Amino acid sequence: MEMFCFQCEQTAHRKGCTTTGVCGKSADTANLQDELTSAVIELANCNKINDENTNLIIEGLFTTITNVNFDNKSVKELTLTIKSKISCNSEFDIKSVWNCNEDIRSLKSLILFGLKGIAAYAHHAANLNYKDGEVNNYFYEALQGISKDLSVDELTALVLKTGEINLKCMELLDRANTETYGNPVPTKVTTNIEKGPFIVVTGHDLHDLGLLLEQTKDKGINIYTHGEMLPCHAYPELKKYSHLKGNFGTAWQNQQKEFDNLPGAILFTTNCIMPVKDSYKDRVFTTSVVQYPECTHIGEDKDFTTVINKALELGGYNEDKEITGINGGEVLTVGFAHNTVLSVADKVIDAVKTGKLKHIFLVGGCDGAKTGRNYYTEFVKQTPENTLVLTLACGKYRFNDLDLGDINGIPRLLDMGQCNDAYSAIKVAVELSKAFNCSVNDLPLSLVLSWYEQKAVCILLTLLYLGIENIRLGPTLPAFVSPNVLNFLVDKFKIKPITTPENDLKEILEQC
Ligand code: SF4
Ligand code: SF3
Repeated sequence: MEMFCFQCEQTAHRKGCTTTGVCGKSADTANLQDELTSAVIELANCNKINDENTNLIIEGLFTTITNVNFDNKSVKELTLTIKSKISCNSEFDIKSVWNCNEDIRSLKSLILFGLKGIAAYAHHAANLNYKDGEVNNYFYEALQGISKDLSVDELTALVLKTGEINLKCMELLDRANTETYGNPVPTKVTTNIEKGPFIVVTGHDLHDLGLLLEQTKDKGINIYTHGEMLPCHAYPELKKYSHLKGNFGTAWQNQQKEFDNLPGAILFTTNCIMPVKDSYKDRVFTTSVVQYPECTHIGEDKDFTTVINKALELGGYNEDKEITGINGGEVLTVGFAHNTVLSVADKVIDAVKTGKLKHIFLVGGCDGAKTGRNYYTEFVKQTPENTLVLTLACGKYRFNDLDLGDINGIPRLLDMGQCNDAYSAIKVAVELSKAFNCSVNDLPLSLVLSWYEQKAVCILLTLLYLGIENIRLGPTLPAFVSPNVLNFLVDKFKIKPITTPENDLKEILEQC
């Protein structure tokens, strides 16, 4: 069976997966996801804007993000539900986009993949009862745009509007998270595991973690975060649970090794789930949009009893277990979102003015399996002592156990949170630019980003919408960016691929 998918960084031959997905997605799942995407576009074309339709659009788009749903049955069911609601005759097949002229295909892909990322963030915010009319309305406008015969200029405007709307959506999610769980505070997190039953929670959904913590209270079970859940230790209303003990493992691409025969239960709340090996299939649970064949799915009632029982049955380790991060460190410090960083803005400004702080790097984004991603570890290790490194998303596991020391009492490595907390980085950059009375592009700040899936696409579009220049992107450029679209991005935004840590650092610091 044939398929076509080129939405993520690990796509085959940097062109597209055509027989099976490098991510493990089979051709039939890929084709079912195309049908789901087509149905979502038909719904947006036909139906009026209301909560029911918007929820279906958001769920449909989120379901097709890389490493979210490998379960044909649930993808089919969602497609059928959406099709049953479509109120006019509007046949659309997303495959027609894959067959377009390469520039149109490229621009429509940027819109669609960016929209998937926005859908994920809107989904998390909605779980905490935060919604935004402008964000919701844009799903319809952008999906209609994808099905229309628009010009390159019209599509380019939509690409940048996707970035603008994602900024609003990340702001919404930031508000949802901080108003519900408090502003993150600096917190040290251990990488070690205590003996006894435990549950590992991974993904991005704070609401699911909050519910699990409440249901496991006083049950003799410890909870460990994994992947993008790590920043949750910094939220006062989550860190108050004494059985939220630490963080297990590193980024998503190491899960098959790290979960092998793990004596604990594992709950996936969002991406990234990889093909589940038999050695731990019986202890993997999914919820929300994540589904994997043969793994127990926790439905909308969010009753985690089966997860709790599995953790008790497995019993955990007999003795406390020492586990380190990639570089041998045992402590990860989190909690440097905008509120904390801006509370020491005076110190940062003073350090810049007195020359103690020469440059700020934002080294953030997705992790992945490619060996070239070691660039990010080396880059951070080589940053001079008079520089700060801001980080976010799961790519940070390559260096977040390093102790880089501090400048004026400010740690040199500042973990701002999950990928959506790019909002924090933007907020800090904007405030610094006001303090220095210059544009963000004139700040001593450089962005060195890594991407893998579609949330990274919407974040990149936000940075472009804001006019941020000289972004370094790796480990490779997206396959769906055509040569002409790339030329446009290079001309207008001076976007560039990463080279070597030595070269890039030299080039950045020479420009200061
Ligand atoms: Fe290939 Fe990535 Fe699509 Fe998976 S999500 S099929 S790896 S392009
Ligand atoms: Fe990572 Fe999957 Fe993108 Fe939220 S967990 S950043 S890759």
